Amino acid sequence: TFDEDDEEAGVACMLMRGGTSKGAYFLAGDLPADPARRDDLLLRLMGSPDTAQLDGIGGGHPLTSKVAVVSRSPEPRADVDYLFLQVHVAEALVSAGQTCGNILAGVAPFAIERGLVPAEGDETRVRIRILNGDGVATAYVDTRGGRVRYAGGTYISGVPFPAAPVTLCFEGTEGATCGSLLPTGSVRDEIAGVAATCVDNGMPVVVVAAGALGATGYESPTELEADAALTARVEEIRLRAGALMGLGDVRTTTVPKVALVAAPRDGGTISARTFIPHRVHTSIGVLGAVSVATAVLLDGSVAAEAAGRTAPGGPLRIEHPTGYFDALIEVSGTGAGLRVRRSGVVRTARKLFDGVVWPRRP
Ligand code: NQM
Repeated sequence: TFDEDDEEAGVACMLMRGGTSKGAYFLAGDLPADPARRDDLLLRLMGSPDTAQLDGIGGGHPLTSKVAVVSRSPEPRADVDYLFLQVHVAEALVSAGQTCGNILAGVAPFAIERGLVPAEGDETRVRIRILNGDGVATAYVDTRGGRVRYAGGTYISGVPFPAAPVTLCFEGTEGATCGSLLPTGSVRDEIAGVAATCVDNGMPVVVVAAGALGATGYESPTELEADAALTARVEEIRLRAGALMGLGDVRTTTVPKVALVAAPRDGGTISARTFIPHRVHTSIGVLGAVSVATAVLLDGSVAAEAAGRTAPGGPLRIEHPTGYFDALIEVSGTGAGLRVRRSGVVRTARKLFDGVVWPRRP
């Protein structure tokens, strides 16, 4: 059991950038097994509740207040298990209600670094079971010379520097949280007076046309967050959609996200601004993007309407506040009968710091 002496000795932790997020990575065995005690410890390590997270290692924004808990998987279909925890910044709350595909990009490198998975050849495959829902992600990591290589030439929008690519392939993410790809049973619903498409291909997302809320869909996150009338409308839609999607009362949960979509402006498939759910994403979440891209493929959806014509087979490019995100979605069927075979994205990750972190005393 994890006691006061363990807290005094500190907790082994690796800080990593995963995609466009930053988080603290732990081996499950280095944290208390009891979820309530674990979450209490994580709040004190990250510096929550405090908007600045000054007394901890959190970065004061949902995208930099994240935790990955990793262990060997007991299941033959996976090498490791990954539990994502969102440590709320200003509230004493830790949520396991969603996963994070950006932090996921650091899981395979972390698992290799910690010896859970051996580096094999130039590229190591790590199969990761996502404990926050269903689904397994397969990550491919550069391991030339027998160790994780972080340096490389791949740029992803939202990260100013290039790094080695981490390719992520998802299977079984359809309905990962809500139980089905179309959690309300339809491709299109009317929610709080606007047309919405509710979809879950790894992340529950409510897709609404920005224009239906008086926005253009090309605003910056700061502009959207400053619009009190708009953010209140988005939250009203989100709360009603959450209930319709079978998620119950979503006032304190981080899902569903709300994506305001508009026609693409830079040759992409669609433009999106995502409420995650109260701050606006500076780019877009990985599975959030995969879900929006999947919505584009649903005939009659709000996303399909905003996107216009899409070339079949190729990657779907989502334009976001700091660039674009490409998602490859393999499907069969159409409309409400659409089935997802698998999805693929490219991310990068980087080890920033490895050491011991001390929690604030309770
Ligand atoms: O959708 C932010 C992020 C995410 C989640 C959020 C994510 C995903 O960009 O898979 O990565 O939507 O809360 O890190």
